[in-house]
Amino acid sequence: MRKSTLRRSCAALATATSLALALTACGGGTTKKDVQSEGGSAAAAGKADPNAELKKGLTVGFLPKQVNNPYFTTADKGGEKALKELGSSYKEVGPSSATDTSGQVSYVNTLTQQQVDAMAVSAQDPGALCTALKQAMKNGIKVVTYDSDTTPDCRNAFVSQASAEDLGRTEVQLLAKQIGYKGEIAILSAAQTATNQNTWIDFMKDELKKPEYKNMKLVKTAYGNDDAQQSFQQTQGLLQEYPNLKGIISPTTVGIKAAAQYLSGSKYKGKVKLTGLGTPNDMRKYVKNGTVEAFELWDPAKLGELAARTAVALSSGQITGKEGETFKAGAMGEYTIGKDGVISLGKPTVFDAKNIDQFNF
Ligand code: RAM
Repeated sequence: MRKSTLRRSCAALATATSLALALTACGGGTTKKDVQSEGGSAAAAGKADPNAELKKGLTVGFLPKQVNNPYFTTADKGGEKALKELGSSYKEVGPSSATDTSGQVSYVNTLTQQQVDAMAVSAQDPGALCTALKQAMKNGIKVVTYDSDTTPDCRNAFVSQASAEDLGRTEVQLLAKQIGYKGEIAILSAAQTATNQNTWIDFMKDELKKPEYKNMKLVKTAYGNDDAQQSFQQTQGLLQEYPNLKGIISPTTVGIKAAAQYLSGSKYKGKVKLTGLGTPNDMRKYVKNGTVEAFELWDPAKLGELAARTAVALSSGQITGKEGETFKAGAMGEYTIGKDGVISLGKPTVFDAKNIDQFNF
């Protein structure tokens, strides 16, 4: 059965029976060729044709961790813009909470049922999503993770914001400078299951093992679940529990903003240092009022754009997700797929009082 015919009959089946059953049935009937695992990632067995024409009229579904998060709004708009330019369609679905894991799984199943050509997913919890993503790939859908990855066998490629190692280490370096390499520090993270934050935190811990940080001590990692109120309360809790705290690293745009808000209205303003990953528009006020010295981020719109362009290149057969393949991402230039199907956007930017007004996102 040709893939298009198969997908049409799968949709009919999905409306006639329960979605889970339909997806299982459809998955079983598809050729395994599309999803054979090679070199760790779910790269297709077929050969990439770098000269293949980019297909038009595709539909790419974006599924962020959380839809009402300004970071994802900017990222997904970047994806939408690129798809429009490429003559394809964009749609966005997703939960409103960054801990609604089962909600994210349902959205993957919905996109599969709707027969999108590709989906770009930021994983809340890689373990929970894997089965649904594999099912999508079995149905011929290309799966790109962006921002937060799954394991390589559950997607065709991962569009990474920057090297995870660079991000983890530089956040420790930024904070160390601000506190004079001395004192207790804490981390305020997003959800406990988030792959991106957890990878960065592992590199932070590794960086802290170096001799120059011997007088710094990580006392706690708290989780604000990318919820403004919970992140605010967790910051308050950290300072109650550790009154000698000298600094906080928050590797989440929601967390760093809430922590800055708490510190800026407290006696700790300017005394307890705060750094991490934030957007210039969220953080401008706190840099200008002396709560925050410096923090970093990549351009989320470019991340979304690269995810969209990767999805279209996969759907067009220009790439399969294998290490060493290259493709042109429009005005963003040429990208090469790295180990385990990872495509890295580039280096993050550090923002401080001197440069923050040059950025608007
Ligand atoms: C939040 C999310 C996202 C992360 C950024 C830095 O918006 O947790 O996954 O990449 O922060």
